[in-house]
Amino acid sequence: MSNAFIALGSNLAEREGFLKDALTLLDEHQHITVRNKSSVYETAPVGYTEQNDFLNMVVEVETALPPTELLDYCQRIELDLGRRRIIKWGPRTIDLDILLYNHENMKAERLTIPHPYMQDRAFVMVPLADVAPGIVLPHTHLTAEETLSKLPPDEVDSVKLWGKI
Ligand code: A4P
Ligand code: MG
Repeated sequence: MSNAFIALGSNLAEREGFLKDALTLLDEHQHITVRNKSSVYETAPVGYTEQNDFLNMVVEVETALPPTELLDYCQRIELDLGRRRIIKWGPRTIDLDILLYNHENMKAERLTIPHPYMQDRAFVMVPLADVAPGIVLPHTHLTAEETLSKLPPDEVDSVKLWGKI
């Protein structure tokens, strides 16, 4: 069994519903079990900023799937939930990014783990530090909590606790 962390984000229409549906679909897979869920945070858009605020969260899963098959399934969930990618970094119904897979570093055409920008993004690091403060990022050798403490305070403050699902 492998251990992975997946970041979820949604900023269109029924954001809460898309997060819930994605969690249900993840857990429905025979070889994926959702073990832990962070709180949900409301976050200002990063990158392309002319869009709605996101709801973001991170989940810890146990899985028998190898990384590329986990990615395939995450992408199937994105398609199932009707994501239309029109603008890079733009609005989406639901986005699932694999942050960490065991303690592995890998770089393939379709998949880079750890997710290359995770340590720079408060909307990822706040929920990750919520669900697993002591987890070590295998590319920086810092824990989630240490990584978060290095981010600009105004960016961290823009990640607002929204609730639980
Ligand atoms: N890919 C490579 N590595 C991974 C990985 N570890 N996990 C490839 C998932 N996918 C990975 O991703 C493009 C390709 O990345 C995939 O086909 C996969 O083979 P995508 O999700 O289809 O495209 P994208 O999301 O539009 O681009 P990208 O670069 O992944 O953007 P991000 O990093 O997902 O950022 N602001 C806030 N507040 N909250 C957000 O959630 N999200 C984004 C999107 C921008 N701003 C945001 C948020
Ligand atoms: Mg993505």
